Amino acid sequence: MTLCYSPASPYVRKVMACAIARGIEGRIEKVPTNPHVSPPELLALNPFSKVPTLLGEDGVAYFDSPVICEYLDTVGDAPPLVPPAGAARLAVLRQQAIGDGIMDAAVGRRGEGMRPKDEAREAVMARQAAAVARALDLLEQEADRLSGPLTLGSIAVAVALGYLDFRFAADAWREGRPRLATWYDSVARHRAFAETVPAG
Ligand SMILES: N[C@@H](CCC(=O)N[C@@H](CS)C(=O)NCC(=O)O)C(=O)O
Repeated sequence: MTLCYSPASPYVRKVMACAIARGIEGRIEKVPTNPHVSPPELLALNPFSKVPTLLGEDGVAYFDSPVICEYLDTVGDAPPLVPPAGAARLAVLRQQAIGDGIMDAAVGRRGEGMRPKDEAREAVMARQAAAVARALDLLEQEADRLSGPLTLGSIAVAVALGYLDFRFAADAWREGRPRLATWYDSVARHRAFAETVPAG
């Protein structure tokens, strides 16, 4: 498998964390890719020019990260990170949506923050910050659901929290969220996260 890869992307980290959690990371060749310049090699696989994009062992190009992670569940023999059906599957996908939603808002806020300041942009960034704060409060309420073996949901949440530490450390998301902080500080020691710390 070939993964179009960027070391700072939380979505790429999520994919690599899933691969490590299932012990199949050795089957992935990482190709450093800058999606913002729309390189032809990436466009040949993904018309949206985004990372992560994974060329699977079946020859299919997979994107976005939720689809790539579901595909990775079909590779190898380790137990899947997403239950096959029913309430258990929905719970994991819902948790993934919370993690991905935090990433979407935080990545968007960072992108806005790198452009020239104006009032409309400040309002968008404030809205994104508020969305993240509300999602963190929800996770604090539901922190007991994060414990146990890793799933695609708990991986997405852990990666989202890691991205906040990476890009928005001054926001101090742990304050007032002790249960979420305790869970994160323990799960972050897992190889899936310790070996994928973001850079750049
Ligand atoms: N929903 C996508 C988001 C992927 C994404 O936005 N990746 C960013 C890097 S963090 C990207 O490739 N941006 C390039 C662009 O938007 O042009 C996923 O889950 O994979």
